[in-house]
Amino acid sequence: MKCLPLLATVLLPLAGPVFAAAHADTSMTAEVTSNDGIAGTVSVTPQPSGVTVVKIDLKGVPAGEHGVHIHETGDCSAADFSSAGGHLANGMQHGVMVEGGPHPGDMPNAMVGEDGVLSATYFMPDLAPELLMDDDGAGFIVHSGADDYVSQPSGDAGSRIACAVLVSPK
Ligand SMILES: [Cu+2]
Ligand SMILES: [Zn+2]
Repeated sequence: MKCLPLLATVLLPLAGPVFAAAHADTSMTAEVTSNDGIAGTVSVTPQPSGVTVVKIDLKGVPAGEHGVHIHETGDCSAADFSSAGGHLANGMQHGVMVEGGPHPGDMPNAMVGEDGVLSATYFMPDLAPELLMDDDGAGFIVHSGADDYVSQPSGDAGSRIACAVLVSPK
């Protein structure tokens, strides 16, 4: 038992820098791609609190309610944006109204008026930087319709009308 205070003295200084490295600044900003005339940016910024902030600034979006999510692959090359894959799941179910949900990148629907502006900021407690910055990055998708927060695997939100590639800054 006499060894314990010595061990703690040795280990604690080592733990500090390792913890700090895991929370390095990793803000990502990307322009959206769209075949429906939508333009603008999305930024994803992990914060010191551990919560990730997603800020969306788009124009040219059809009026109405739109599902917005983080998808698993940073690839907008397919015309229908199916290349972005399914939702970033991390073993969870889709939607806040479902047991075992939500996915870490499920956001509340965005309401867009006749001016076509989608301006929204979301606080995402489960969207950890490690999930976003795997080898194939992550995708941001705007859907044609509303997410019902229940249907599997993606909320029955309709087609994909805008896409952005989120990759970590090197
Ligand atoms: Cu989606
Ligand atoms: Zn989802």
